Amino acid sequence: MAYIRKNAATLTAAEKRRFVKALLEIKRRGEYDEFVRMHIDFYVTDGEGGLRTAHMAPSFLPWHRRFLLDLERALRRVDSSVTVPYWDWTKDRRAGAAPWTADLLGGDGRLADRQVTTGPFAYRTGDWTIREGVTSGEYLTRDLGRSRDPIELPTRAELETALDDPVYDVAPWDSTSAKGFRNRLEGWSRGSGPSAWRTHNRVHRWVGGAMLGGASVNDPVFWMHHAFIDLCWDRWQRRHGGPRYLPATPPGPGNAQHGRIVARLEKLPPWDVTPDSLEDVSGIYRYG
Ligand code: CU1
Ligand code: CU1
Repeated sequence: MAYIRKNAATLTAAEKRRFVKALLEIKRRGEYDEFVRMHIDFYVTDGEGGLRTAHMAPSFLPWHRRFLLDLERALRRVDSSVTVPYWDWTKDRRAGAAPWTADLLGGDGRLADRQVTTGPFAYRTGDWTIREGVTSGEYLTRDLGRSRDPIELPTRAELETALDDPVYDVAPWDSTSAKGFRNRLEGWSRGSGPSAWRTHNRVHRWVGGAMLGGASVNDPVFWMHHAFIDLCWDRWQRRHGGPRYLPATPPGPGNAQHGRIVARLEKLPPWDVTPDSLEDVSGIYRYG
């Protein structure tokens, strides 16, 4: 039976407690930091050479889907009632709203050093010391809304610009793809102003602190954000009648993206699975 991933804003007090407790337990065991390290290791940009699987590539969605499933399995080994909640940032748009409460993720970072001082992931609890990072700070940081140069979370209408695109992805299959659901949702549009794509990337920027860059997994909101991105993929498939992952076949030897992206039936490192096998997860979980 498929389990349900719930909206973080609708969790009961007991559900929040169990989710937090399971996270703290895998952190204590060292498992959590392995997820952080893996995300850092797979943070390859399209300016670098080599295979890109997690970002700036068609497999952005299946890579994070499998990454979330692995985290969720680790949590469910601790407590089988736990699933990853999603944060619908089109609805919960304020720093005081879900999931930024003391009984879930805690709130904003303090002014002086952006250190998170409230909730279960505050440094002084001793339960959430940052060990795998791209900077040397040991404490979790946030700058909700980017105080020095304020920005808004993406709106429903902005998200719709991605959900409306009926094509999964287009050449050149990277951060410069000018259309396609994947890059519209990942959000690497150039420039600013009303035509800019305000979606996944903008949410990382809005949270700020640890959520900027390769070590973003250090903030547990990473999983709630990506659960919502994963939900969007699911909704997009339904809206357009089940369109498929692209490219269906690998770019040929003369193509600049040859050997740099994963096609539908190719292996998606570091796992022994294909994007094709991750397109339908209805037998594992669904969104409530
Ligand atoms: Cu990522
Ligand atoms: Cu992300």
